[in-house]
Amino acid sequence: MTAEYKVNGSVAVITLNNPPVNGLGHATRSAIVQGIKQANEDGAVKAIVITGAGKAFSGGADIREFNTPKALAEPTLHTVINVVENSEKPVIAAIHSVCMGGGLELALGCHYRIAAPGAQIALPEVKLGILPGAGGTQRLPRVVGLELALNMIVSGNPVPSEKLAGTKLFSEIVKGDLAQDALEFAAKVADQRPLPKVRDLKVDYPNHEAFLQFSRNTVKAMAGPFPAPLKCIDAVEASVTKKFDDGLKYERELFIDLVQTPESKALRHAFFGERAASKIPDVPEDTPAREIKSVAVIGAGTMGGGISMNFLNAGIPVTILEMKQEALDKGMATIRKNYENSMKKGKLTQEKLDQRMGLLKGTLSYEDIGQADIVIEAVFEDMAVKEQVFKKLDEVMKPGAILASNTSTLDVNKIASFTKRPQDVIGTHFFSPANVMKLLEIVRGDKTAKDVLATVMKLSKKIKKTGVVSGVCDGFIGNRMIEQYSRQAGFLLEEGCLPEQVDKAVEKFGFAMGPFRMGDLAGNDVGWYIRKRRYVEKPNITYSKTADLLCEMGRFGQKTSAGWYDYKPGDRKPYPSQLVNDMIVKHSADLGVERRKISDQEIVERLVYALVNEGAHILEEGIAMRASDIDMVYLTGYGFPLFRGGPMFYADTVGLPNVLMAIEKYAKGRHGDAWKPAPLLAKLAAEGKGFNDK
Ligand code: 3H9
Repeated sequence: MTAEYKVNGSVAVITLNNPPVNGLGHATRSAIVQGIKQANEDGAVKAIVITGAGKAFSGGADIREFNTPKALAEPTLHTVINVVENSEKPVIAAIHSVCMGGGLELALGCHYRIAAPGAQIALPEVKLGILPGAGGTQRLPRVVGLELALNMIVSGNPVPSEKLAGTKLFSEIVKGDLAQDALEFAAKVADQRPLPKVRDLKVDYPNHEAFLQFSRNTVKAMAGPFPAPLKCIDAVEASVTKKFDDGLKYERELFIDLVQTPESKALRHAFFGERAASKIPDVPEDTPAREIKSVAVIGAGTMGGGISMNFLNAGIPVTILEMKQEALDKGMATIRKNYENSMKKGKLTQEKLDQRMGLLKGTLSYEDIGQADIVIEAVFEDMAVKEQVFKKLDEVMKPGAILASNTSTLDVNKIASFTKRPQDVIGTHFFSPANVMKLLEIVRGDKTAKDVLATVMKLSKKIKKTGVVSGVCDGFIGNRMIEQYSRQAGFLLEEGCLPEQVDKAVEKFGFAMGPFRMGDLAGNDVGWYIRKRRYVEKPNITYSKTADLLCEMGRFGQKTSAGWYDYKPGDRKPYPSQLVNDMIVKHSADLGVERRKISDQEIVERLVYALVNEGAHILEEGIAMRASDIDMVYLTGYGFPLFRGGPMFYADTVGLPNVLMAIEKYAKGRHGDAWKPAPLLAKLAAEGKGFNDK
């Protein structure tokens, strides 16, 4: 049952009941139309209430139906809203909790709306790369005014119902029980005629042209490659300049265009990908979690400090452990400074700053952290150091405490084996800056207990991270893939590119930062250290030596004001370095490689397909549970362009046979050994499938 119909005295109540959020899928739409019809035919009914069961009035159109025949099947949302608006008996929307997208459009088609306080009111379609397509852009400006409506539609952000109390959107913000108040309100308006319709209102805004032009200029600068925000303005403009029905038609045309765009498909993929990532098939959502009331962090360096801030921000007390007072003082001072900077930017109040710093303690003694519910180790990336730390943690931590490692590449199973409680050990790989980046790679060891995994998944939500589970392998999902990308970046230098050309090509593709600017930001010594380990562990793997030569020159990146680029002290702007470029050209000569002109297309293909091919291995080996998990890692942790949906989704859009063909071509070139096509890629390409096909 997707909507229930009940008559209560003289009021018919249609309760949307399509969990989880009462999405307006085909069955629900049909049930609404049926309910309105039934109520109009029932002589005893004088008014109709539409309300939602569970945790929402409605979250809007059912996004899962997009691009399926059901989306266009009658009754469409347009038809539903027409039926509601043309009902001979008054229809009242009784709104609580979530009223978004098509849900709000449905409410706007009702004759009256009443809401509980705290209901989240939004037209968030722009976040999915579309615009409200069932009258939202025409009706909302008519009830809340042009400026507020434009703001809501272009940002997609929710506004609490009580903040809209003074507008024509709501007749009432109820104080008591919504269901009871709705019945009373319905009885009050049952006989009032004519029935008020939002479509009959006018949008009055003197000099709307200037306002809309100003909005376009502002939005253009922020929208990047996404077409939807500007189209939202076009549609809202029609609410002022066109007759209602013409505006509606125009909105519909824009909506249909946008639904088909690759940008919207990518955003919808990311929406579902984020939610899918939180699901672990053998760890159901109701798995009891351990209680986390306090956190300990080992190491007050950049990572340890950033990690701590996440918990402080969420109101969870943190104790940071360091070996030396000086390092501890420095780490604590950095956290305070970060908060002070946020305060200067107006993002934090003094009160909040004091609150957060009040939750932070520092210590030099392991004894002080023994009672923490979870301890996260963020020490040097070296197995011998991890061994020391985990042996000590095993001694001091209370039974049941979760022992987490922030390792970015090391074997979590081995780390767990240093303790007598491997079931309590897990990897929590944060990304720098750890207080900012959304990604948290959660590394599940062979023996990690299910409740430990469930707890850390829950905790990742609490600290507002996108938690993605990875199995154990060198580098997990993200760094294992980025290694192949970095290898190609190095080979490109040997073959004819300079850092600037590679970075520019990749940034034009949409990456936030190219590989060399990224290396300079993260510190080139980090990769150098890992490569030195690999030269021993995997002697057959080939890397370009350019990155090693760079580090031998002491050019570690921004922190030394010299990396692939030159930097002026205190300034992050990169300047091409003659010294580095000469080193690169000389290295090619030393190798006997004749440098050639390399196209941007080749640069992008080699870097992105290197990610895709390794991603396919990772998927096949079960290190990632699903292709969309890999995409989420790259979208939230590595600056992969959101409008391309992540490497695996992007490969699907290019077509796996095309990706495979390019990989086979590169396999015949220099360092062809890096290009063995992953069997899964070859298989799916042959079957005409994509990574994300179910
Ligand atoms: C639209 O309305 C177009 C119209 O203008 C025109 C049409 C012609 N459809 O986020 P959560 C699922 S476009 C289908 O974890 P929360 C979600 O996938 C739509 N499913 O919960 C998840 O499923 P699962 C405009 C949906 O409490 C479950 O609900 N509306 C939809 O943190 C829980 O989601 C939007 O863009 C949907 N519309 O937040 C609203 N919405 O458990 C998008 C959610 O299987 N939704 N699901 O993984 C949201 O912003 C949040 O989900 C919401 C709840 C605030 C509603």
